Parts: sequence; C-alpha cells; structure tokens
Amino acid sequence: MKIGLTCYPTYGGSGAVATELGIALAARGHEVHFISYEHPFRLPHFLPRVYFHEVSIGTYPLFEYPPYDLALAVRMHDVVLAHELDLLHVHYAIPHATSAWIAKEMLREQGRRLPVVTTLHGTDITIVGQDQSYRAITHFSIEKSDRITAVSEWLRAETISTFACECPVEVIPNFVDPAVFDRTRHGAALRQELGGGLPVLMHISNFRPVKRVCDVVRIFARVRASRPCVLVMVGDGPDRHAAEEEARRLGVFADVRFLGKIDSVAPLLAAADVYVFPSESESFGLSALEALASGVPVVAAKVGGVPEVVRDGVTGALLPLGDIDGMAAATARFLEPAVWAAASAAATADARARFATADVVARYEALYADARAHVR
Ligand code: GMT
Repeated sequence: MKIGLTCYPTYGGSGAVATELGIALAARGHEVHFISYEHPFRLPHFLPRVYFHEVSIGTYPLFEYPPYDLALAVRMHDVVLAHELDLLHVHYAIPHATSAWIAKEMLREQGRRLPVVTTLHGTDITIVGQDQSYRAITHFSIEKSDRITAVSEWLRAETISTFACECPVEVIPNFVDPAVFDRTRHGAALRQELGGGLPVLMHISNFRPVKRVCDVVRIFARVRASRPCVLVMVGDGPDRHAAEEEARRLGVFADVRFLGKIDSVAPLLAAADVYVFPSESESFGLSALEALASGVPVVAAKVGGVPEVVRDGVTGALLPLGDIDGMAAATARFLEPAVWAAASAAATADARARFATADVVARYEALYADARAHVR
C-alpha cells in the first residue's frame, strides 16, 4: 500500500508515534510518504520505501498569518497524484484532518476517491478542540474522516462526549518497539555516567505546563532528602526555567541534570531506575510506555489514559494529581532492590504483551484496508 502520513515534526508524542508507525509500515513492505513542514524529529534520514515531502508555505506581504493548512492541503493533493497514494493518515486533528479533507475534495473533483484516516492524540480534543476558535472545525474534520482512531479508551470517551460524535471512534493504542527500548541492549555504562553509581530518576517531556515539571523536581527533592539519588530531566520547553529555579530553591540543583532535547531516548531510559510522570492530563503517555518497555517502573498521576498504560502496584504507582508526598513515597519504594526488580520485570513483560509494534501496526493495516473498501 502507498500511504501518506502527516504529523507535527517537532518533539512530542504524536509526531513520535506517526514516525514510528511510518517506519514500521515501510519495514512491512509499504511505501510511506511523510508530508509536513519539517523532517519529523524521529525520522532517520534514509530508510528504504520512506520519503519526505516538505510543505513550502508561500508568503505574500498581505499574509500576516501565512495559511499553512492550505499549503499542506495542496502538498497532500500533489503527492497523492504524483505517487498514486492509496490513503492519507493524519495525526493530530488540527489542522491536519482539515487539510486532508480539502485534499480529498480536490481529488474528488478529479474523479479520485481518497480515504482519510485521522488519529486523535489528546490535546487536539481536550484543549485545541475545545477552544471556540477551533471547536466547530475540529468536529467537522473528524466527522469527515473515513476512519477515526483514538490512542486510548479515555480519549475515545472524551471525543464522543465533547462533540456528541455520531461516528465510530476506534481505539488503537500507541506502541513501542521492544528491540529499541530494551534494557539489556544498552549497557550499564550510561547509568554510571549519569548517576555516578546512585539511583537515577528520570523525566522526559516538552516541559509544557501540563507536564508539571516543577512537581518532578519537588518529588525528587523529597526522595533525595532520605537517600542519595540523581534526577535526569530530558527535553525543553516553557517551564524549564521554572524547574531549574525550583531545583535551586529546594537546594537540589547539583543533583539534577537538565540534558535538553535528545531525539533518541532509548539509551537514556535504559539507564533509569524510576520514571516520574506527574502530568495534569495525558491521553496516553507515550514516554511512560517507553519507560516501562525499558524496564523502568513509572510513578504517575492517575489522570486520563495513564491507567490504561501503567498498572498500579504492578508496573508502577498511580497517585492523585499533585500528591507530591505520595509520589515521592512510591518512588522511594521502587528504589528498594527487590521491589524494583519485580516491577521492572513486570513493566517490560506488560509493555511487550500489550503494546508491541507488530500487533498494533497490524491493526492499522486492517483499518486501512477497511477504509479503502468503504471510502466515502
Ligand atoms: O502533549 C501534547 O501537547 C500533544 C501530543 C503530542 O504531540 O505530544 O501528546 C499527546 O499525544 C501523545 C501520543 O499519542 C500521548 O502520549 C500524550 O499523552 C498526549 N498528550 C496529552 O494528552 C497531554
């Protein structure tokens, strides 16, 4: 099959999932065409059967806001024709599902019927989709998609209740490649490098307010008060400065390593002991899944789709949102060797059993076949 994939190319879960999906589809013999304004951050520069088409946004002095969504629609239309694509799969509703609908209608005029699959990732429904500026177009674009998927049961329910959707929303969860996120593949050297022999707590995100990175620092400070350990913060974003300030204020700055953005996080996760994930809202929590696959127990706030990923008391611990003391106590518990060993083994096994790439990608393939058979 020839598939067009559109996602945000920047650091974040939806772009990571779309890129990993494209790579997996190409490995299974499909031809994959990424269409976006930049090369997706997780996409290596060459892979067989993988192509990248950059959207160039024409400017004109009149345009205070150049219309990216239209330029994207035109690029989608052109790539579909030039490469005879069978289907477009867009990740994150706004503006990708809208652009895909425009491309679909342009192609219809030329007697070509193109199925569009939209995968909802979270904030496209919970934040952007509920902003009055985008609400109606989000609803419209979802309804116009041939197939809609959501990454968790929680997000499916949110979508249906937010828009009173008539259309079916299928849950296809995010996935993880056990060959990449593999503790045994990456040596212990990096753990030694990062922690100097001390336990390593880790957090990876885009440091947006929803991630509550200051809570990560507070949890660490509580754990650090009772035993030596280090915190590794991976990523960057609006709250980085606040997190650094909080670490200084709490007197733990010397034990916190702010690494900035790193594209390839598998070796880092393999060097971690506990993953700290106190987000205010998460439709899924891809980084938590990648931690689990790497044998790292996850301590998280019990929000959104996180309970569908982390098994409380088995592969991690789920605490009420903002319960810093509870999350610190759970983190400290996982640093006890016997508790850690059991949770780590359970985390790897559960991630592989429920979220392996091959199983999830096969579900997308079946969905594509169905969308092509029943294209509107
Ligand atoms: O977090 C965002 O602002 C958007 C989005 C992204 O592109 O990273 O994240 C969402 O999609 C991820 C991949 O499906 C999920 O793992 C994240 O939980 C979800 N973020 C939120 O729901 C806040």
